[in-house]
Amino acid sequence: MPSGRRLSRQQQRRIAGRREAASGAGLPGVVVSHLGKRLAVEGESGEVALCHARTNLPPLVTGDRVQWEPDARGAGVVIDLVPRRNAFGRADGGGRFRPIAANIDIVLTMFATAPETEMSVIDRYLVAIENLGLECLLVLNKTDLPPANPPLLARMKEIYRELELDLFAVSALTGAGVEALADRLAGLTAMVVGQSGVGKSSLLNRLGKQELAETGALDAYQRGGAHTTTAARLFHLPGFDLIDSPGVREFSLGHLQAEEVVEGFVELRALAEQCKFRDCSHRVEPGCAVLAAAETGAISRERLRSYGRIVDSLQ
Ligand SMILES: Nc1nc2c(ncn2[C@@H]2O[C@H](COP(=O)(O)OP(=O)(O)O)[C@@H](O)[C@H]2O)c(=O)[nH]1
Ligand SMILES: [Mg+2]
Ligand SMILES: [Zn+2]
Repeated sequence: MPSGRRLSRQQQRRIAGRREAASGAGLPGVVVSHLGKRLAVEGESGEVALCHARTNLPPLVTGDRVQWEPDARGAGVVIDLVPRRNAFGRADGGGRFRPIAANIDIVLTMFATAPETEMSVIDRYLVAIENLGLECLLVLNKTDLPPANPPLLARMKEIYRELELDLFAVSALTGAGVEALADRLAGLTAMVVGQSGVGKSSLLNRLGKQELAETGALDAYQRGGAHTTTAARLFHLPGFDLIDSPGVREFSLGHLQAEEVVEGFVELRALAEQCKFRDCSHRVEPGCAVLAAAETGAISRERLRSYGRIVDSLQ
């Protein structure tokens, strides 16, 4: 090598760093949660740093892939968002779509044997999932308890089986059925949704075989801040990733139109196209193919009622 100037490793690193900054690059990371305005970003080696996001970025959510730059104090800045594959979310009070988590493979819609769950609560989630074209499965938790309403539960199982939805019956308490569910999720990023109290966090802990909320990388940034997070959180479990979603009082579909709700009811979709009136509400109209199908029992009345409730809730 000629006797030219040789750069020290440190100088090389500094120059490389400047080049990265100039090209808008950075380190790849994933948002695993957020606390207030700060994002918990996990780097490739599993370290978690609390970051602020550049102000030109849209609001980021758990599951977002990002480019970020760590600073010297174990924090950092998110400089770019990798385009999302998808984002699961709900409507806010103003009817605007609010993403909860991004880049999801499958959504677990959870309900419990007790207290009883109204079908339209589950169907709301199913509509949101269908509209995003995401894979879905149902998880019935608390099978260690007697059902609060046995006929309703039996009927719901029958209806969803007819719709060819996979249903996993589990108990987060005893662990029954949990192994089979974990096998089904191998290699995927799953998100669990459902009413507060159905056992989402308990299932997560059971799947993780430990009290996740109190261990691992998450602990570091949880202890760091006084905030208790209400955001979705991503956990790495043996064989797959799981996003635990926060309890929302009502999972609103206010960002959707009635026609989009129909699209979310797989058995109504094709029927609705055969109705006499284009703007058929499928309630009272003559020549309604949906009402006719409910009459003959080709579709379930319960699902049709559920559809009506959801549409009513859109205002
Ligand atoms: N009997 C029984 N109780 C459960 C089961 N899973 C969760 N729970 C209880 O249900 C309550 C709510 O659980 P949690 O995981 O916080 O629900 P989340 O709000 O959906 O996250 C807690 O008191 C749990 O102990 C279960 O499989 N069986
Ligand atoms: Mg919870
Ligand atoms: Zn109709």
